[in-house]
Amino acid sequence: MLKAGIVGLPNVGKSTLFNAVTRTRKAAAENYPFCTIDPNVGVVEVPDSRLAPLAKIAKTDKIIPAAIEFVDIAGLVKGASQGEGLGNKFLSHIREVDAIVQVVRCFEDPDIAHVTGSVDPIRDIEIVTTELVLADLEALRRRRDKISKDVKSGDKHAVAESHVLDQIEPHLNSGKPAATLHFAREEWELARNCFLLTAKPTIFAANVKENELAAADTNPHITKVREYARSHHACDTVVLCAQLESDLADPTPRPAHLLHLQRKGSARLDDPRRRHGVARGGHDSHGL
Ligand SMILES: Nc1nc2c(ncn2[C@@H]2O[C@H](COP(=O)(O)OP(=O)(O)OP(=O)(O)O)[C@@H](O)[C@H]2O)c(=O)[nH]1
Ligand SMILES: [Mg+2]
Repeated sequence: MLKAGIVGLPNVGKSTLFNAVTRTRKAAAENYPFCTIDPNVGVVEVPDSRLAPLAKIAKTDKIIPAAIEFVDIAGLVKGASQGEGLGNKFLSHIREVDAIVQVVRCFEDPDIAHVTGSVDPIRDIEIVTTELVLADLEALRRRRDKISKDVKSGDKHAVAESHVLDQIEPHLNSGKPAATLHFAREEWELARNCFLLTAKPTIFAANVKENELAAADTNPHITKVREYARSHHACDTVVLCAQLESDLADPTPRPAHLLHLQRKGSARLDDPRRRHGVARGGHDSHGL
């Protein structure tokens, strides 16, 4: 099963999003950094409109949609690759996933603490990317150490791998994620043993205020995130309000809570497309 990791700075709404996509209250989502320490795990079915017509053709009632396992990972801070915050622990959890959903705070809210003091999504993406790139450089160094003997002895595979590492290193050193390298399939295969974090397919989740959802295309933060994601990471951005999605997906709504949602005009409560947006995005980011 495809495994997607939800990453980002502390307190940006990762656990809130996790609760929304998994329709649970499994993850504690509180207003303080490093609320999440151990990862939360949940499985979500991926909606696919192709399945029903296919089932008809195949004359079967049994439809088993693809599923994604979401992992809500601890927040990362500057210096994580050197062990700051939850540092290496956090990075090892990312290493295990196949795809990354990077949550970027785009909402202003004086009541919700921001670890870097202000809403600046591009700076935040760069902090996260820098840590992942630094961790990858370290992984590269370790891999080089491991294969150095074989390279010296002229082992064909090790020499080819070393040549690929030679191309990855300057790319990472210039701050770029490995995913933007134009490698052939065989080159990626040779890079596999480095388990590069920045080579994983990624989508950005721009977390906005609910009243900004409708005007998302004119929100300067979002425009910037979209452009940056495309130009620097070659990947897509989904716009959402994690808090609203989580409220709508609450499996045990309280009466007062329901009233609140009604006031928000939550006709969308039953609309599975909302909840599945990220699942679909995570799946698509993997080219499925
Ligand atoms: N206004 C607003 N608040 C939000 C939104 N998403 C999350 N929050 C609030 O932000 C706080 C942090 O949310 P979490 O989901 O715990 O954040 P996190 O990224 O998992 O944080 P760590 O686990 O500490 O890294 C909580 O108080 C949430 O209610 C949002 O879309 N809008
Ligand atoms: Mg959390």
